[in-house]
Amino acid sequence: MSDAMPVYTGPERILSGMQPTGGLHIGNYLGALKHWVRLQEGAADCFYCVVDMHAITVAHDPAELPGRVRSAAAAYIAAGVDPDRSAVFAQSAVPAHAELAWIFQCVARLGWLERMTQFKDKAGKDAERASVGLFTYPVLQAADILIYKATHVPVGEDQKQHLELSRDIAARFNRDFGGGEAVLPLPEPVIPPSGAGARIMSLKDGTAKMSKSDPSDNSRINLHDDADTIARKIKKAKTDAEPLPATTAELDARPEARNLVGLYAALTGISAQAVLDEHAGQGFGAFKPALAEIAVQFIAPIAGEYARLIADPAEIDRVLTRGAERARAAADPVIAQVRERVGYWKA
Ligand code: AQP
Repeated sequence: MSDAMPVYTGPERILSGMQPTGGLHIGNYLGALKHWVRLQEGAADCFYCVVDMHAITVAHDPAELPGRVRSAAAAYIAAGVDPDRSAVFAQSAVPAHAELAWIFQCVARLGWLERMTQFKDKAGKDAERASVGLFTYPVLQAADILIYKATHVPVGEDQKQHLELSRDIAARFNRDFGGGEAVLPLPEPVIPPSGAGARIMSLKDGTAKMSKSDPSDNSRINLHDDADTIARKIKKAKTDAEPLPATTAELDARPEARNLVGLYAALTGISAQAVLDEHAGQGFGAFKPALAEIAVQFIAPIAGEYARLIADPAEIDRVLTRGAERARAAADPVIAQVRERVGYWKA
C-alpha cells in the first residue's frame, strides 16, 4: 500500500522493545540497544518496553517470566538507557497495547501476515501447531508502536519487514478511519547501516542470526557473560581453515569468517575492510584472541552494571512501575481517539 496523504504532523517519538525470552546478547546491543541510547540524547520522548506479551506467543514458564522482564530492564539500563529520560516498562502493564492490537487485527489483511518471513522461521516445520499469537505477532508490534504515535523505531535489520507492516496498518487505518486526517504516523525504522551491527550472526552458524532463544548458549555472547566465558565462546566459534583475506568481497562465501570480522568491526567502530587491512593473512588462531580481547573490554562495563542492578529487584520494579505510569499517560489519549474513530459506543 502506498503512503497515502495526508501527512502526519505530530511530534517525533521513539519506541522500541525486546522480548524477555532469554538474556540479551551482543546482537541485541549492536542492532538496537546502542541506538536506543543514542536516540534518548535527542528531543523526542523515548519509550523502551520489555515485550512480555510477545514472549508468551511461544512456550514459556510463568514462574520465570517476571524475573526475565526484570533481567531485560536491567540490561537496558546497564547498556545506557536512562530511566529518568526514557520510559522503561513492561508491555503488559499498559493494557492499551492489547486493545489497539485487536483493532489492528481488523485493519490488517490476512495476506499481509502470510508474507511475514519471521513467522515461518519461528514456527518452523510445524506451523499448524504454532500459536495464533505467533502469527499475529507483527500486528501487536504495530500496536506497540502506534499506541504512542511513535514516528521512529530503532531495530535490527531483521525487523524491517515488520516495520513495513506497521506502516501499512497505519496507512490503512488513516484511510478507513482518518476522516481526511493522518491520525497515525507511518513509523520509520532506524536501522544501523549493514556492517555496523545491523545483523550479528550465530557463533555456531554464520547463516543464522544470533538469537536469545537459540538452545545453545555458545551461539551467542551475552551482555552478562564474564571474560572467561566470552574468550571460551569465541575460541569455540565455528570458522574455516583459511587465513583472513585482503578484501571483504572474499568473505562473501565464508559466512562465519565474515561474521567474526563484522563483529570486530562493529565493536571497534571501524569498517570490515579496515579490520582486514590490519589482519589479512592471519589465521583464526591469531584473530580469535584479538577479537576476544576487544569483546571482553566492550562487555565488561555492561556486565558489571548489570550484576549490580539485578541484585536489587525491588529497585528494578520501582523503575518499571514509574515507566508504566508514564507510558499509560501517553497511551490513554491515543486509545481514546482510536476508539472514537472506529465508532465504539460511548455513553
Ligand atoms: N543478531 C542480531 N543482530 C542485530 N540485531 C538483532 N536483534 C536481535 N537479534 C539481532 C535486534 O534486537 C531487538 C530484539 O528483538 P526481540 O527481542 O523482539 O527479538 P528478536 O529480534 O527475535 O531477537 P532475538 O535475540 O533473536 O530473540 P528471540 O530468540 O527471542 O527471537 C530487535 O530490534 C532486533 O532487530
